[in-house]
Order: sequence, then C-alpha cells, then structure tokens
Amino acid sequence: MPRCCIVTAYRSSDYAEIAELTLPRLEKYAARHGHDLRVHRLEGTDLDRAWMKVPPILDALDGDFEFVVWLDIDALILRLDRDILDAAQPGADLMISWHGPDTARLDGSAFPPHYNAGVYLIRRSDWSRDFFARMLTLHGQVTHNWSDQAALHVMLGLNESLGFGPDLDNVADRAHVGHLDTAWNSIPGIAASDDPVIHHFAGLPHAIRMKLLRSNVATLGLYDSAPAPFRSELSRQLGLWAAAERQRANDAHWFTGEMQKFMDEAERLRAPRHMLLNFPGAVAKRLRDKARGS
Ligand SMILES: [Mn+2]
Repeated sequence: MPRCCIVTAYRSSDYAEIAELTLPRLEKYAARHGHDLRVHRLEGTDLDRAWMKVPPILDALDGDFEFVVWLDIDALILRLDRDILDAAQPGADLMISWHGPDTARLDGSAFPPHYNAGVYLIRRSDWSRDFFARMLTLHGQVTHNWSDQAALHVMLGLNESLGFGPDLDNVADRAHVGHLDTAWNSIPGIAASDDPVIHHFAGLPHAIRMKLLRSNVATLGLYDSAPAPFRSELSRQLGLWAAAERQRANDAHWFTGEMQKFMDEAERLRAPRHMLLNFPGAVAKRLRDKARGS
C-alpha cells in the first residue's frame, strides 16, 4: 500500500481549463514518488467553492495511507525531484504554509498574515479525521470570504487573520499543526518562496490566472534542468508579473466603481449638462487623490 495519497478536486464546468494545465504535471509527480493520486471531478455538489475539498480529504483519511496531501487544482508542481513527505514534521498532524513577512517574499500589497488552505500535508490520525469532520460542520457557519480557509482559522483560534479580534489562547488543536515551508505553497505575486516546488495561482482573475499558468507550464522543462539560481529567478519574474497584473486588475475594478458612482449621481440629478462636461476632469482629480493615497 502506498504511504501517501494526493487528493485534488474541481468542478469541471469552471475549472476544466485549469485542470488541463496542472494535472499532467501532478500525475507525473505522483508516479515519480509512488504516491496514489485521486482526482475528483465534481458536477453537482452543494458545497460552494473551496469547501468541496473537505469530503474528498475525509474520504482519503478513511483509507490506509500514512499521509494525505490536498492540492488545489490551481496549484502547479514545478519540481518533480522533491518529495513532499520530506516536509513532514514528527509530532505534527497537519502541516500548512503560513504566509506573512517572516515566511514569504511579499511582492504585492500587504495583507494580514495567515495560513493558506491550498496545500495540506496531513498525517492520518484520529485527530486529523476528527479535525476535518468538525471543519465540515462549520460549512455555512462562518461569514467570511475565505470560505473553508476562514473555518480553518476559526478552529485554530486565529481570529486576527480574519479581522475577528484577538487570537485565542489555549486552543488544543493548534498543538497538532506544523509549518509547511512556503516552497510547497508559493503564491506568485502575493506570498512567494525563493525556490518554490509548487506555484499556487490563487487570488487572480481567471483570464490572468490562465495567462500566468500557461506561461509557467511552458517553462516547466527549465525547472527540471536549469541550475537553482535560474529557476529561482524564473519564479521571481513570474511573481513580479503576477503582482503587476493584480495591481492592474485592482485599478480597473476601482475605476469601474468610480464610474458607477458618477453615473448614479448623474442619474439622481437627472444628468445636468455641466456635470457630464466636467466628467473627465472629475475622474482625473480622483485619480490624483488616489495616487496621493487620500
Ligand atoms: Mn487555490
């Protein structure tokens, strides 16, 4: 029996394009290290977004494996030579990457430090089975746009990451958690490792994510053959590109919002002619204010 089962899941309707890019590399990786691989293609599930990962994880934890690895479908394996089991820590049941200034290179704007739920290295134990079963009961109970990742923080008493007040003391579950180096869950443009094994393309609009993923897949051969400084630089450049794309998307989003506000105002005042004539100047002023940070 293999010691480890790698699990991923996705909704074929919206993530098939991404899976097409990430799965071939994942299949190669699993075969290379002799790990089982379970790919769940879900159509009808009442679990929204990332929550759909929890039942497949529980299912694998019921198996005969020593370890279960969860990978988001938007995670691309870069290096085939590193076995994730080497990152397992004695005494820890759940290893997750903490993303903050002490553990990652931050290429984009600041964010509250937190655990990212895109990659889990799980030791099969009574605790881990119970932990994920309890997590599932929180579905729909936590109001936060991090969905299952928010539930993870609630369970660990890490309220600060969520903006829910101070962290709690004496949370027993926390003793079972170990840190997984960011190399295993490196998010280009947000929280990156200097020499990543896995790029997790989180927090990006779909079109941009596809563009970055395609480019990274096209350069995978270099991760197999190029010297370490070269592949490290390659990942760094991709991170800078991702950060710039994200900034551009945020600016476009901001501009659309300003435009909508103006249209609403114009509508409310029945669009006096002078307002429409002043529109370009008004937007330019708002942009200057934004640039000054006011
Ligand atoms: Mn993801």
